[in-house]
Amino acid sequence: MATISEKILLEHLTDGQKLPEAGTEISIKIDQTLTQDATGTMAYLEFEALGIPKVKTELSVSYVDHNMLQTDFKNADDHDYLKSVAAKYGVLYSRPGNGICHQVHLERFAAPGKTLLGSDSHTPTAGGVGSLAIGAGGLDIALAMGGASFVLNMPKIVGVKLIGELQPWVSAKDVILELLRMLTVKGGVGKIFEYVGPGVKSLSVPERATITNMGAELGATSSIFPSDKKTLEYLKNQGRESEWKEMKADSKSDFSETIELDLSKIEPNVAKPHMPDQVCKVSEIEGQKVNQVIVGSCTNSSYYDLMVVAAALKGKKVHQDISFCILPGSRQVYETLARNGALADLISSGARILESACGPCIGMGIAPRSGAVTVRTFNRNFKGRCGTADAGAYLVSPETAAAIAISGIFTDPRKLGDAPKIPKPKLVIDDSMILKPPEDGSEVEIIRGPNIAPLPDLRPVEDTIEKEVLLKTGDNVTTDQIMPAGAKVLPLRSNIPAISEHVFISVDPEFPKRAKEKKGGFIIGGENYGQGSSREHAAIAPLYLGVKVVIVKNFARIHKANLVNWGIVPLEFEQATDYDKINQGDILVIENLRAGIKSGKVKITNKTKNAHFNVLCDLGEQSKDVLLAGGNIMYVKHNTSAK
Ligand code: MIC
Ligand code: SF4
Repeated sequence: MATISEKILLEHLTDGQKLPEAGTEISIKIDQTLTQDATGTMAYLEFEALGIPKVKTELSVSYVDHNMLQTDFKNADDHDYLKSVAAKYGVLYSRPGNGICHQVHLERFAAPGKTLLGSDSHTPTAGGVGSLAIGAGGLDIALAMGGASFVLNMPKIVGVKLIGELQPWVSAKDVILELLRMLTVKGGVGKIFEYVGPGVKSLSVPERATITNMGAELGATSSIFPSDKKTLEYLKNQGRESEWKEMKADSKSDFSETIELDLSKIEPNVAKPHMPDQVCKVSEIEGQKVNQVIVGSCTNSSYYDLMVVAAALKGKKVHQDISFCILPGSRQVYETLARNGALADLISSGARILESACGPCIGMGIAPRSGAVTVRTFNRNFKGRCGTADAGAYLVSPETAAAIAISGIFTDPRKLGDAPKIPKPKLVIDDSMILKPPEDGSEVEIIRGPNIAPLPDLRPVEDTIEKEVLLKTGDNVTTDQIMPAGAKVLPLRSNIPAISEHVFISVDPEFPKRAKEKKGGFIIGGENYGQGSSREHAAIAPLYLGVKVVIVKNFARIHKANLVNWGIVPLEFEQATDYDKINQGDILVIENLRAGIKSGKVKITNKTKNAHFNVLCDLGEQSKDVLLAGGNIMYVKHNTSAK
């Protein structure tokens, strides 16, 4: 008897025959990988460093969707590098304009029962078709492309039992916002959310994918739906029915916990600034003025999402005080809407139509005015992420976004009258923007523009460290705070020395300067440190500035793995109250760090306060070895030369 997640994990296990207790390290085979351009350049530089002639996965796809503003040569340089490196190593290349990685992968490649590892935290979107999809740092993707197993802690499998059906004008976004309200942004750490129950069959695959996509905001390792008739119908529409197989949990499945959600009781929800779990009902803030509304992102930009918006706006005009933008999730969605006339309805309403990309979701343009209320169908509303430091971003469903675009104020979409009937899609299937690599790529020359800088120096973990606390943060620090994105910083993703000048600047503008002056030091943090994105730059850039140890109450999964991958020591307070005994500027001393990492317990002396405390190094054996070697590149090199 097993859950879907257990069945897939078991089938992909590369060491042992049985799944261990939750929390124990496991290694799994990865069938598919995906990268996007903002994390992809590093991932492919790392893959090159491995010296493997061709990827060993069943399928690897390189998407370009984040860095598309092209205000100078940098983004375009990266695109050409990615295109050439994909051709050389046997990777499919989804050209700029073809769409957002998660949306395109769901449409064209994701399949039930497969494992997918992606260098983006929203990779679990593919869980909408019953794929076990996990977000990770670029180096993990590079290693998986090279045929290595992916190491993770065995998650707890939580069953989310859906009963009832959604009311008109209420949609999948409201469901996941409801879960975020209940469980918060740390509620899913160390867990896979598996959806079960009679309510599942009422949700289409794109709706399921909205829910699995935003499982990332719960901090979950992944989220997954069964593969059923709805999945078959979706894959048929994509001309991929041969990839369907049924996947369901056995009837007496043993979930470690079960949450029940009655879909019929869910109302339109909204996440208020500045965290995705600050959720209330739209009706509670009705009437408040809004300045900007955007529909798009990997969460809500499917055919259905945009059709519902087009139907709501048909024959109406966008409110004169609202700047209303739409980003179709993929070229498939874009062209389908263009051909069926819905795009014309949107244009006629006054919507600004942008290309298929992440765009404003990651602050690449369309920043709202100062102090704005910006309403988005996206998944993250961290402070400053939209590009305007003092704006407040709200997350809603496409239905609510449409209602606000018309009225100019927060409006419950149920006031729009009868819900539109969305016709079954006649999708345009055309993969001509996905370039296939040649059979033999060995002659392909890699194009490297000046934006591509080499990786920083890596060293094994030192045994004694005496350094200053460079920064002390609170709880729920996001990787957007550690390593901001946006139009100014994102183009520097291939250049670690340049991007390191931006580490923590929204928290403390002096941080990069101080870190360099002090020749590195410690970072102290609270709970759920490093939540949010998969960007390994949040580890590599601090490493470049000399950060060697991060001590927190607890970490978010992907960031902790990224620290290990780059040889930064992740430590957790044994007693959470010891956090209070450290101030920024204190000098901390660690001796016998290497032995401490191995044993799992490290002693720290706060020289400034003359205090001692213990911290834990909670890692599996393989991760400890990787860390001690100075990260995964050093570990792989060492093991290869030892062989
Ligand atoms: C995000 O939504 O924060 C991103 C940008 O897609 C990141 C990846 C990155 O930082 O490049 C993510 O979610 O992992
Ligand atoms: Fe792109 Fe936004 Fe999705 Fe990240 S969350 S992949 S930036 S659309």
